[in-house]
Amino acid sequence: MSTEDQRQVNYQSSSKFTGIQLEKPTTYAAGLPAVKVALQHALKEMGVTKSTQGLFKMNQKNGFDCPGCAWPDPEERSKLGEYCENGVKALAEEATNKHVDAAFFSKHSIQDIAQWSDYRIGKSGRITQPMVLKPNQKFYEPISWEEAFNLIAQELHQLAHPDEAVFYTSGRSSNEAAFLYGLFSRAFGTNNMPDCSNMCHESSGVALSETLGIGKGSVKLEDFDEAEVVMVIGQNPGTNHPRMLSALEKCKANGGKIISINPLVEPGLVRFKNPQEINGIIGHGQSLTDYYLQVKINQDVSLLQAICKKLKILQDQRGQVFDLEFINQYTHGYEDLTQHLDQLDINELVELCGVEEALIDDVVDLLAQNNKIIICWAMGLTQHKNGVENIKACVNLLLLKGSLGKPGAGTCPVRGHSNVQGDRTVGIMHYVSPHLNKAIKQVFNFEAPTQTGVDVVHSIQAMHAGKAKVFIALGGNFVSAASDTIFTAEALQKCNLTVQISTKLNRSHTIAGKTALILPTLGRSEMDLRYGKPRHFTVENSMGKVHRSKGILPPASKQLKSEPEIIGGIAHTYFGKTHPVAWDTLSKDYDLLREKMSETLKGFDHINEKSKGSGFYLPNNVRDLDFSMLPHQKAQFSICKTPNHQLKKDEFLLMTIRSHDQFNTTIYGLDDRYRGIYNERRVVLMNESDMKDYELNSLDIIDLSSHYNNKERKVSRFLVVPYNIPKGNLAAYFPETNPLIPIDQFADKSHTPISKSVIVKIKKAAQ
Ligand SMILES: Nc1nc2c(c(=O)[nH]1)N[C@H]1C(S)=C(S)[C@@H](COP(=O)(O)OP(=O)(O)OC[C@H]3O[C@@H](n4cnc5c(=O)[nH]c(N)nc54)[C@H](O)[C@@H]3O)O[C@H]1N2
Ligand SMILES: Nc1nc2c(c(=O)[nH]1)N[C@H]1C(S)=C(S)[C@@H](COP(=O)(O)OP(=O)(O)OC[C@H]3O[C@@H](n4cnc5c(=O)[nH]c(N)nc54)[C@H](O)[C@@H]3O)O[C@H]1N2
Ligand code: SF4
Ligand SMILES: [Mo]
Repeated sequence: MSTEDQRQVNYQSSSKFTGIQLEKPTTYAAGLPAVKVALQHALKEMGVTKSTQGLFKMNQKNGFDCPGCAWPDPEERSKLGEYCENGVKALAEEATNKHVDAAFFSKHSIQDIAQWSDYRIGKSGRITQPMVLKPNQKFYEPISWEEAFNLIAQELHQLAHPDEAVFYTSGRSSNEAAFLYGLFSRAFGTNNMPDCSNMCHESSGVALSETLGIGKGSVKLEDFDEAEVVMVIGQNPGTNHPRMLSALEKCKANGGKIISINPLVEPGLVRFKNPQEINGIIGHGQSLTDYYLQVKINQDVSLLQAICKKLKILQDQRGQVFDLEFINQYTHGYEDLTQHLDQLDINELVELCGVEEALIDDVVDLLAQNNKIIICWAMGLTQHKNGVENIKACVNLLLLKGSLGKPGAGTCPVRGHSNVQGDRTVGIMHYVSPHLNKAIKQVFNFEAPTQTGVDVVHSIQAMHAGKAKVFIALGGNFVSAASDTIFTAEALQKCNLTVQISTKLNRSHTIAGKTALILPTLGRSEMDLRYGKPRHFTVENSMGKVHRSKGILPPASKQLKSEPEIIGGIAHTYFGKTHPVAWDTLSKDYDLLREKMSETLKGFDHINEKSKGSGFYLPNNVRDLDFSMLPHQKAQFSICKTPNHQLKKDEFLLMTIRSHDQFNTTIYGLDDRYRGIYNERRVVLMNESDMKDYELNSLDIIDLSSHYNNKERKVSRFLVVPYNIPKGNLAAYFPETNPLIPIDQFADKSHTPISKSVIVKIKKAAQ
C-alpha cells in the first residue's frame, strides 16, 4: 500500500448531527448563566482543587495571563476574580485532567482520530510525551526528546535551501519563545514565518501602518472611561472578548454612547449583566448599544462613507464638526478625501449598506457633537477582500474628528490570541525588518536573511507546489484554521516532515507529512521550573502593555518541555556548540534571554525590571501624535473603493464566525447560548424571507458550495436556522466551513483569507 493510501484521512469535522435545540436569542450577556456554565466547565475538566488554585491566580499580578483572548487587565484587579466565562473555559481546556499518552496513540490510528469531530479530538486531552509518526505508519509511537531533535536537525540539513522550511506561529506563545523561534528561523536562513495573524488582524496591521505609522491600536483601557462615543464594528465581544463589556459598561456609566455595526444583533452588545458585581447577577444589568446599525456583510465602507459624507455636509453648513486644526497640523490627503466624499451618491451608499437612513442620521448627529471617539473592530472588518480598506475607512473618520492622540479617543483593533501582538513585536513576521536585522547582527553576530518569506496562504501554496518540505508549528491547528481545508491538508501531507509543538490533540496531528512529530509543551497556567525554581515569561496585551505571566499549576506530565526549551533543543542540535548564539543557555535562562531581547528590540530595555506588577507600555507614536515615519510625515487619509458585490440571483454572502463555545478550532462545547442554538454546530443562519424564497423550513438540511475560478468546493449537510440576518447574507461556524474558502481568495495587501465574505450557493439535501 502506498503512503497516500495508508494515510488517507478525513480532512473535515464529522458531518453527523448532534441533536439541535433552538431557543430565542438571549437579551443580555453574562449574568448568572455565565457563572454557572464557567463553573461547570472548570469542575468537569480540572476538578475542585485545580479550579480553585487556577482561578485564584488567573490575570492577577503575581499569577498567569489568561490563555484566552488579548483583552487587557485593569490596573485594579477584582477580588471576585478577574476573568470571564470564556477565560475559565480556556483555562479548563488547557488544565484538563484528561491526558493523551502513548497508550492512547497505540489504540487509535490517525485514520481513527480523523473520523472524530473536532470536539471529540480536543476533549481527548493534553499530550504528555513526544510522539513520532514514521513513514508509512498509521500509529504514532513514543520518541525521546533527543531523537526528536536529531530527526528535525537531520531533515533541516537535507534541504537544498533554507526557504524550503516553514516556521508557523500561533498567538499563544510567550514573547521569550517567539523571540527565540524568530531568531532560529533567521539564523537558519529564512523569513518563512507565517503567523496566525496573517489570518486574523493582518489587515489592521497593514492599514494602520500605512495611515498612522504603527500596526497596532492607540487606545489604553482607561480611554474607555473617558470616551464620549465607542463604535464596535465587526466584533462580537460578548463571546470573544467578554471583559470588554465591563469597559463598555463603565463608558456608559460615565455618559458615553455606544454604536454597534454588525449584520447580526449580537446579544452581548445589547445588554450586559456584569458577573463580577452582585448587581450584575441579580439586577437587570446595563444596556450597552445606543445605536445598532445592522449593516449588510462587507458594506462597512459604504456605511462609513455615508456617515463621513453626511458629516461633511454638516461641516460645510455649520462648521465645528471636523477638527480642522488637527487635520491641518497632523494629516495629509484631506482635500482628496472630501472631494471623493462629494462625488459619492448618498442614496447609493444607503442602499448598499442596508441601514435605515434615519438611523444613520442619528449616528451622524452624535458623531458631529463629540470628538472623543474610539473605534473597536475585529474579524468582521479584516477578513474580506477589502479588509485593509475597511480599516482605512475607520481611520478616515477618526482623523476627520481629530480623535487620535488624546484621552478617550483612538484606534482599538481588538486582538485575538492572548499574545498574538507580542509575537509580532518580538520578531515573528514574514517580511524583512531592516532595523531588526541590524540589531541581530550587532547582538548575535550573524546576518539575518533579507529575502521576504511566505505568509500563511503562500506557505500553503509553497508546500503544495513542493517548494517547501519541512513544516514546523509553534502551536495552533494549521489545517483547520487555514482556508481551503482540503488543499491545505494536501500541502501538509506533501512535506517530508511536519512538527507540531502543541499542548492538546487537534486535527493537524492527523494530517501528517511523510514523518510527523508531536512535541508536547507546557501551557500558560503550568509551573515552568528550573532547578526547582519557577520561571516566568512575558506577554503583550491588545493595548501594547507588556507584563509577566507565571504558571502555578502542576504540569500535565513530567515529560513536557517549555516552548523556549524545545526551540533551543532544535536549534542547538542543528547548529551545534560553535554557533554564535548560545541556544542551549538562552533557552533555559529566561532572564538572560530577556537581556538579549532588550538589547535587540525597541522599547524592551530593562524588561526584566519593568515587566513586574502590571507591566509597561511599549512606545506608540500615535499616542504622541508623531507621524514622522510616514511618507508625508503626517497621518494619511485614504480613498476607499465602495464595495459592490454583484451577486447572481442564487448566490449568498457567507460569513464564517465563532460560536460562544469555541476558541478558534478548539471546541469547548456545542452550545451557542447567546444566539439560542444548542447542541449543534452544523448550522447555517438564514433570513426568513430568503428561506421562503428557497422553500426551506427551519432545520431543513442544505449543502453549501462555492465556485471560484471554475472550481466547485462543497460542504454537506448543514441545518437551516431562521435568524435575524440581512437578506442575501448567511452565517455559519468556522472551521466547519473552511473548505469553501479558496486558497487564492484573500485580502489585497494583507493576504488574509476572505473568511467573512465567501460567495456561496445553497442546495436542499436529502432530509
Ligand atoms: N471565546 C472565544 N474568544 C476568542 C476567540 C474564540 O474563538 N473564542 N478567538 C480569538 C481570536 S483569534 C480572535 S481573532 C477574536 C475574534 O473575535 P471576533 O472578530 O468578534 O470573532 P468572529 O466570531 O469572527 O466575529 C466577527 C463578528 O463580526 C461580524 N461580522 C461578520 N462580517 C461582518 C461585516 O462584513 N461587517 C461587520 N460590521 N460585521 C461583520 C459577525 O456577525 C460577528 O459578530 O476573538 C478571540 N477571542
Ligand atoms: N473560516 C475562518 N477561518 C479562520 C477564522 C475565521 O474567523 N473564519 N479565524 C482565523 C483567526 S482570527 C485565527 S487567529 C486562526 C487561528 O489559528 P490557530 O492559532 O492555528 O488555531 P487555534 O485553534 O487557536 O490553535 C489551537 C491549538 O493550539 C495549541 N495550543 C494551545 N495553547 C498552546 C500553547 O500555549 N502552546 C502551544 N505550543 N500550543 C498551544 C493546541 O494544541 C490547540 O489545539 O484561525 C483563522 N481561521
Ligand atoms: S476577556 Fe479574554 S483575557 Fe479576559 S478573562 Fe476573558 S478570555 Fe481571558
Ligand atoms: Mo485571531
